[in-house]
Amino acid sequence: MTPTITAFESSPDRGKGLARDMRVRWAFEEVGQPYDVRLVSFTAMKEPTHRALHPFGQIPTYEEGDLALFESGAIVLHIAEHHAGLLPDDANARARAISWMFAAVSTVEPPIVERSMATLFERDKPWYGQRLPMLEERVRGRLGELSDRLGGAPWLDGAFSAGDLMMVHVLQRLNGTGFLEEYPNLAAYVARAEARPAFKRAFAAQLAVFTAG
Ligand SMILES: N[C@@H](CCC(=O)N[C@@H](CS)C(=O)NCC(=O)O)C(=O)O
Repeated sequence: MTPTITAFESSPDRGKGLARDMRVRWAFEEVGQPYDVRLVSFTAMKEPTHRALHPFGQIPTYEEGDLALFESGAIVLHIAEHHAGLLPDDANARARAISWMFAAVSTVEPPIVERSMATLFERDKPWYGQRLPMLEERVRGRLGELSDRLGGAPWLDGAFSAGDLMMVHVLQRLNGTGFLEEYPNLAAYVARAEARPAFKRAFAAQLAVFTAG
């Protein structure tokens, strides 16, 4: 059965690949699993039908037969566990790759999202000028630690894995901000991932939603 995921009918980023369905599309492309996409509007996302799939009224979701999932990390993990190509066979290496998936969403993503939300929604607030440098330092703190761990390696732990996929998608939110360029090995890491054919196919598919018609 072909799984169906949900994505924005109209994404605020206009197809720059920042919406979290991109992670799921990329995972499908890496493992060679075809998928269907159902586009949802902001209104529909908050209605009971969609909330039955996603309690927080967000995208992406995943449906396959009796199974409905939400949370991009859980969906990517599900895909990686059911198809070869995104998790190592060795049990310990597999567990480490999953650690990187969690690190991406629970340790690296929060400060990046917090800063980006502040730049979008708090510019006119009296605290913005004081708060922004603090948020930027938090981002730099995490990037510095990640950069130190990555060193000169191509990927975080051996071969490319779901951990790299999640981490790169989190880091892409910094594209265009100049932060990644402060850490040349992280900029090269993101560029290396973006050169993967599976990434390019997924990016083109999500972009097509905004360029079609
Ligand atoms: N932790 C969730 C976050 C999901 C999320 O923030 N989705 C965004 C799109 S990338 C969304 O639906 N935003 C609309 C809203 O929250 O109303 C995940 O990784 O799936």
